[in-house]
Amino acid sequence: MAKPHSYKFCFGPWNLSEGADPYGPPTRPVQSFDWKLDQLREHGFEAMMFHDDDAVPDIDSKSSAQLVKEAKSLSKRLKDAGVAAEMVAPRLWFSPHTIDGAYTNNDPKCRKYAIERSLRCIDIARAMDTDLIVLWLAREGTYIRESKDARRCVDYLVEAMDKMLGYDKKIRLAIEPKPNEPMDHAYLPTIGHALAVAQLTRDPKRVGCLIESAHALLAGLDPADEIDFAMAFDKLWSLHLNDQNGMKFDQDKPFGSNNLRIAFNQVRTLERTGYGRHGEYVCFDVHPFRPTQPNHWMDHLVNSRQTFLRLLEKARSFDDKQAQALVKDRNYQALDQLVIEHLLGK
Ligand code: GLO
Ligand code: MG
Repeated sequence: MAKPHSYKFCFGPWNLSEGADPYGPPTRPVQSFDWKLDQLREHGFEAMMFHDDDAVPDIDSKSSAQLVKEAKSLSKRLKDAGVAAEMVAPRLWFSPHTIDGAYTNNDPKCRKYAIERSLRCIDIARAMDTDLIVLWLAREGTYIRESKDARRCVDYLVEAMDKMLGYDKKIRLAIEPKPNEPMDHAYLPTIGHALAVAQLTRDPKRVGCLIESAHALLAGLDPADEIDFAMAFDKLWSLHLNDQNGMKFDQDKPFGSNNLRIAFNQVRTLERTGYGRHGEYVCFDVHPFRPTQPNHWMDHLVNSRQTFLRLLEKARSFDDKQAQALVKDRNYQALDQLVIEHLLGK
């Protein structure tokens, strides 16, 4: 059996959010990026994930040369702090040009903006020494079915990805599927959709995926099965662990907060399939509960990592031999209880 390896952990500046939601203002004071980086480092996380404008604010008003200069200076600060940049993601859902979608907007000028912005994101990623571009396709979908041509939108998505792959021969694209929110229906709702579209691009080997636990749950799927599916293609290049209480709004709860068994099965499958052995990070896309006070600002991240590590012990100490014997005997009742007793600490 391969030697157990240690995992590397990561989060993004947006995961230290201030508590605003559609129904109310922030509940914690705004903090600077430097403060967030210090928190990440002090709490022993190894890397940070970035939106392009987390790395370089006001992208659309700056020249390419300026973007690269600022990204390089950030990269130096990260290196001095001993923190890696895990990925950069184009934030394609804030601009007036992306009100009705980015790559799949009905207006060619808006689609052009989205592609241009993605190429700038690649410039930033390059300057920050990461080859990973994450595509969370926030507004690629519809509010009402008749507003877009879904068949044509597949071509638009492929066209945009092809432009990115052609622009830089080294970058890899990781699609982060989510079935809904902010849209009613998104065009790439699951890992199956993401990996199928990857096959249509000019370089399928460089198009993979990122699984977020909550997004899989919102699609009515088990995140562990999504992980196994992606690993069967060697295409799981990043991971947003969190939790979700049913099919509601995207809750981004701490990992394991809602369902420990679902969390256990994710850790178990990551262990079994060797996730992280090529340098992939375990990222937590979690938010503090809105009532959280500023002195507990990091707790949801530290707790998520703690839960992950506790579940890792559980995955490693699970009696696989006994489980296999029960499977052979088709005694799933006993297998069910074996898991429950193990999680309860017996
Ligand atoms: C929202 C997504 C979002 C992305 C992030 C990186 O539901 O999970 O947080 O992960 O923008 O692309
Ligand atoms: Mg996410």
